Amino acid sequence: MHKFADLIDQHIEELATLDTLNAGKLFSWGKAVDIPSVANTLRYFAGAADKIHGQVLKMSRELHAYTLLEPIGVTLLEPIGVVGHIIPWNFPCTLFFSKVAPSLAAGCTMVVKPAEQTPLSALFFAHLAREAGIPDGVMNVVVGYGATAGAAISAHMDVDKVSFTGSTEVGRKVMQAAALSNLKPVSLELGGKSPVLIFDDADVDKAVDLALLAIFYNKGEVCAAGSRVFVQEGIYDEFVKKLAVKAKEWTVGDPLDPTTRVGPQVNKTQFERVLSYIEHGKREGATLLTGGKPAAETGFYIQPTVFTDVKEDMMISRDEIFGPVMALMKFKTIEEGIKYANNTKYGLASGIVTKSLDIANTVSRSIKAGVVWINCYHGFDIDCPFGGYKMSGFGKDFGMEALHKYLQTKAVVTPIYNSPW
Ligand code: TXE
Repeated sequence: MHKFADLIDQHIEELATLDTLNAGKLFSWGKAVDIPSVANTLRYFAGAADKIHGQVLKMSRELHAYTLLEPIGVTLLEPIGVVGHIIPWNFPCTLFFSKVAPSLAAGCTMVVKPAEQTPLSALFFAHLAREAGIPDGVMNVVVGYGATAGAAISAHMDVDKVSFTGSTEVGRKVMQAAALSNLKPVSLELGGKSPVLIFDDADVDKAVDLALLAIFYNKGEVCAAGSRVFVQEGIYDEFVKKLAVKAKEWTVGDPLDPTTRVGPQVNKTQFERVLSYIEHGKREGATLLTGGKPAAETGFYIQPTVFTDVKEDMMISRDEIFGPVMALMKFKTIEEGIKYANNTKYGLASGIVTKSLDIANTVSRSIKAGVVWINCYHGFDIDCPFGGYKMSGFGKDFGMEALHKYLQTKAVVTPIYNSPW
């Protein structure tokens, strides 16, 4: 795994270029962030591989018992088995290794299916895995469409677990196929409609920058995107004024150009889908503050878009748009802010901007989401478990929790004395 990570480090530019060509992701961010971080994900889980162990249990009777989790060694091998990983197109490298690295460390073999839109970096990883000495048959990359290759993985009787990241709709299908085949355990990392709550005591300039990053990072194609922004009434007008100016700093263009901050949507389907949500927003009576149109005559470029006067029941405030579209709303009290934030079927991520420890503590305990970022956004780290509540799915990627998805827990029990049981 360390050798695999070193090989990735030696090919950062090629890998970042493949994702730019396939997905329209910014080359500069791929080179600086995405690709170096996947090498570190491999190193993190490589380091964890020989530190996994079970526990000695405190039994209520005269029994000695312990759990076995160890993935290494012939007699103690307890990986979950063959894992199917189904990957989406928005972070082809990061999400590949958020699944592959912990399952390799757990001693599993695996079939990885990248999204049909973005197979190139995954194929390159298969090539590097062989060069790193990962034995043939351990990490298998199979390209194909969801309805065929993806569905075959989730329904297969010899696949022992599926780890899926993608839409809530397909997550439901994966779970259904697992239930109807061999009842394999499933973990799902699905969509989101994450709230950002900005309180009256916030530094308005910093809050504006944070809110823009929350939604426009990776052209809004982020499951954790902060797509619903709630601003407390005391700073609302100033916030909106500054946001309108600063949104223009998010320049749209060629993702290979280092000055570009927003690249094109991944494909025509997503481009049209995002534009149709923008049309819905206009029809439903929200006010277009900035953007709202394609940003170029050709290509799938969309202007960074902000709607104000959004109501909770509007489609742009309920559905995951998965594009650079912010829905901005106003709130009065802390309680009202919490109520708005939780008024969604999703629960993946959230953000709070405040200088008050009281507010930060109260709100972070009240929001139903897998992560609460306080005075920051997209604060991802290898060590930090990531995964949702509610219809954003279940099971964590990253952190030590991710490893446990790929291990069996076996209890071993023996009498302490030569007792009759
Ligand atoms: O995702 P799909 P799509 C959301 C986002 C986006 C929407 C549609 O809102 O606009 O989903 O994107 C595989 N059995 N997210 O249609 O279809 C597919 O081949 C098994 C959020 O591209 O869910 C791909 O590998 N697998 C998300 C993967 O599922 C199937 C990231 C994801 O594709 C399958 C992507 C099936 N029947 C989209 N059908 C996030 N959580 O980050 C498809 N697949």
